Amino acid sequence: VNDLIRSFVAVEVPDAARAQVCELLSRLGPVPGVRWVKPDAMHLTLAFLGEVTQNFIRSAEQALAPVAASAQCFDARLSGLGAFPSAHRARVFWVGMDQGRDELCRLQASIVQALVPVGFVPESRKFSPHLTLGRLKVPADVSSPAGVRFTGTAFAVDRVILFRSELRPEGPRYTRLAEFALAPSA
Ligand code: 2AM
Repeated sequence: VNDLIRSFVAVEVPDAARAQVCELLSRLGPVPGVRWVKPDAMHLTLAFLGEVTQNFIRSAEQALAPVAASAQCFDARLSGLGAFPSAHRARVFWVGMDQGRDELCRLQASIVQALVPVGFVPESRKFSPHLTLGRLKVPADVSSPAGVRFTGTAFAVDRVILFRSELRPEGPRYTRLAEFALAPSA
């Protein structure tokens, strides 16, 4: 009963957009030091809840439902490569967004705002929309691959997902705990 559940809130990227990311990865070829994320595990994280109780999950679900219902669906497009904290000392190598950026930021802010009363402690860093492509244990320079041009095709963001994350030696497994539909756009 007191088991902790590692969880996060994210937006999924449809298969077509993920296929474009796969194509991009094959274009990039191997990048030394980067462990790639499996394409079917790629998503846009909005809030990382960490290890939380089942009770917290239930409260979070109740908090998320009205937020999603009052946000409108929007179109998003993956575009541009980059790295955290910087391309010269990268730890996270990602693809960014152009279309839908402001909408995703607003959605993220309203989700955080709704989760704080439930006990969520927001990150102090500013939210930066990104889809993690790979991670580096040892920071390295990825400015050359990060300079590759990439723009996907637009897709509809019509729901947010509460995921469970199980860390395993083979890599994390993400499973859906709940889905919250956004309001149809006018
Ligand atoms: P990311 O958003 O940069 O990809 C599940 O672990 C997801 O939550 C990942 O996508 C991950 O990073 C994101 N995340 C955010 N903060 C995290 C943290 N402190 N630990 C693990 N994952 C975190």
